Amino acid sequence: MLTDTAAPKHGLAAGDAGRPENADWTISQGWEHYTPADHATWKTLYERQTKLLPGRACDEFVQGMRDLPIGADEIPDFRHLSEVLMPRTGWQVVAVPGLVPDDVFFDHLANRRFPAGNFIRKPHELDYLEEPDVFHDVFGHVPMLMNPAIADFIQAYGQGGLRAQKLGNLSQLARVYWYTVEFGLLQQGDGLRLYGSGIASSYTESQFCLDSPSPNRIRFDLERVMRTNYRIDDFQETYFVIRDLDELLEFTRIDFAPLYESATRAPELQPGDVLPTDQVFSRGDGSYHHARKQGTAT
Ligand code: HBI
Ligand code: FE
Repeated sequence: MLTDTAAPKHGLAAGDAGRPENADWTISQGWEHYTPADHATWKTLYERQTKLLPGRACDEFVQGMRDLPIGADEIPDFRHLSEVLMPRTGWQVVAVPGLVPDDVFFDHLANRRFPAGNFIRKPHELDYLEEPDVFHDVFGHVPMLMNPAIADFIQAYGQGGLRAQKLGNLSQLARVYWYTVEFGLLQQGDGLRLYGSGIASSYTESQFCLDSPSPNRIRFDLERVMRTNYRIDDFQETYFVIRDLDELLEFTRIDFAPLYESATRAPELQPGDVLPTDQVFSRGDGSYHHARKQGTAT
């Protein structure tokens, strides 16, 4: 194969080889099997990210991190995380080999089990990840699960995901998850902070999303977000801003069905689109993605 130098595949991406025996795709974390090099990779990621997050991550993220047994020296043991998380918000962390099928993912979330990849990225791919690994899942997601509003929202996403699959509206619901749980910003103090796990765990994007003149930062609107495509292969062109985490709780109480209907009737939006009806915090100049298209970005 020509792709031998590429990163090894895990979970769903590995085909039949990645499918574990358990129907729910859970495996043992195998904590004892991490090598000193694995723990060293964790430490590198942890230390550079921890320096970046003060003033960028929201207070709830910082507090969650402080209260959890997550430190620089070793990859956390999921059992120890669950011991702290469970009495707080009723969540636990379970190990999976990587991406799992949508219905399996939703079923875990609906039952307050967060499926975390047990593998860690290799040193030559610190900044680019095709699949969620233990650093993304634990450093990025678990601190936010200490917050009751996010805890309820992600469970509701699991329940809604199972329904949306039957209704055929999964792509619209997945956009809501993407632009909140993974790449969301919120208002805090006199500025914007990040709470999305995809940006909280990314060295480059945690800076880009707040500091760069390139992306748009637009007030979150549920139906608008349901219509908006996203990029999985690069920084986002637009970030959506919620008022505070409790705003997410409001979304657990409303019926999405009518929104799916109007979002389906309205035209689909591209990631960089800005509408006259948008409440814009900052209008991006698009310089980053423009340069990428010209092939001049570094
Ligand atoms: N599996 N382990 C894992 N992590 C995810 O974030 C994930 C997944 N499977 C499906 C999935 N996400 C998304 O495609 C759904 O949110 C739609
Ligand atoms: Fe994630």
